[in-house]
Amino acid sequence: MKFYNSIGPNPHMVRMFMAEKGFEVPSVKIDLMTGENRREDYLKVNPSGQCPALELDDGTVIAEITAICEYVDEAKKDTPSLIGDTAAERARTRMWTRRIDLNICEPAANGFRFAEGLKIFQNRVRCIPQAADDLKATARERLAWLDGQMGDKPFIAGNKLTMADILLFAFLDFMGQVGQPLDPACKNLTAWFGRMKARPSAAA
Ligand SMILES: N[C@@H](CCC(=O)N[C@@H](CS)C(=O)NCC(=O)O)C(=O)O
Repeated sequence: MKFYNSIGPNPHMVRMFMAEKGFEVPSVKIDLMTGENRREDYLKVNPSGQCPALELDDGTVIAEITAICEYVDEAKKDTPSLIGDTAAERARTRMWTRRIDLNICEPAANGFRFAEGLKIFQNRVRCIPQAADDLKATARERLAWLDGQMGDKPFIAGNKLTMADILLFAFLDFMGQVGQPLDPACKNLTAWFGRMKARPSAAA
């Protein structure tokens, strides 16, 4: 098995998930800054040209971070599931994960790609610089909504740590370093972020 790793919030999310599960795998570092991920050798591994990817022993490659985490969760059953133990728990985790992915991570990441990251991304993907501010504002609005939904729950989906927490944490951690800090007015999420940051897996 081999983990194709790199800088950035997507690989960080999977590394943190793996650390929580105690899932160990050899990794190889792909250099995103020089565009190694967009060249032929890596495209043979993951035709979408992005990191991370997990290559299984039989040669199957799994890309897309939530799909990799679902695989890891099922492959390592001797530690608590981070997806859920019942159909309803799994559905709740996937519901929150999808809300966070589509409404927060994707607009925030594109806001970054189309502004601070423009020099890196302009020759790789279609960039819409004039959309950057609105995309960032969309992510902020959805975070304010999520803060209200969070209330005093310990975790996004309720009482247990799930994939939804790890996804949001990895992205907020990155966005805080590239000009999209979490608004301190989001008091519930700010407290939750502090608790997540203190977990040893956050440094994975
Ligand atoms: N939808 C993908 C997103 C992966 C992604 O955007 N990865 C970033 C690193 S955080 C990347 O490879 N960026 C370099 C590029 O797109 O050229 C997933 O879920 O894995």
